[in-house]
Amino acid sequence: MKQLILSIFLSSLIPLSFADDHIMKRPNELEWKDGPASLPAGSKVSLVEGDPSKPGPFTLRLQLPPNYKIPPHWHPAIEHITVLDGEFAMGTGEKFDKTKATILPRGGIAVMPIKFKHYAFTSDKLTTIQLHGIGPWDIIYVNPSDDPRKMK
Ligand SMILES: [Cu+2]
Repeated sequence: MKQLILSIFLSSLIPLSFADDHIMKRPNELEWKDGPASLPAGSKVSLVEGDPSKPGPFTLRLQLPPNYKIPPHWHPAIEHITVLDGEFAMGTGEKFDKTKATILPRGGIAVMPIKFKHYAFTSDKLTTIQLHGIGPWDIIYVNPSDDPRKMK
């Protein structure tokens, strides 16, 4: 009985977003839609795994147009970026400065700690990145007026 109660308790702790089945997809099987309202207009998103708004692991892909800019911001969870295509540039700190960024080509990676301030932009290439982490996920802009959610 004790065992049963414990296992019921533990199963209630497993987030709903936790994958209970395997995922295998070819690139052309990914579903793309308009990117989240928290990002500047023009992005596309494909959710691979989980739900970033809930506790638990998530993986998503973002397709970003050329010359796209994400102003300085931070996240409440560790950000893991893998560049799949194009060029994604990232800089650290709370001031957007193209000259101080690192250009990450295809295969480049970045890991940003919790609350670590950074910014990003694409070059003149259409760029695809993969973002994974442990939710709940959010993006908090250093300058609140940069938040597209607050511009509506
Ligand atoms: Cu970020």
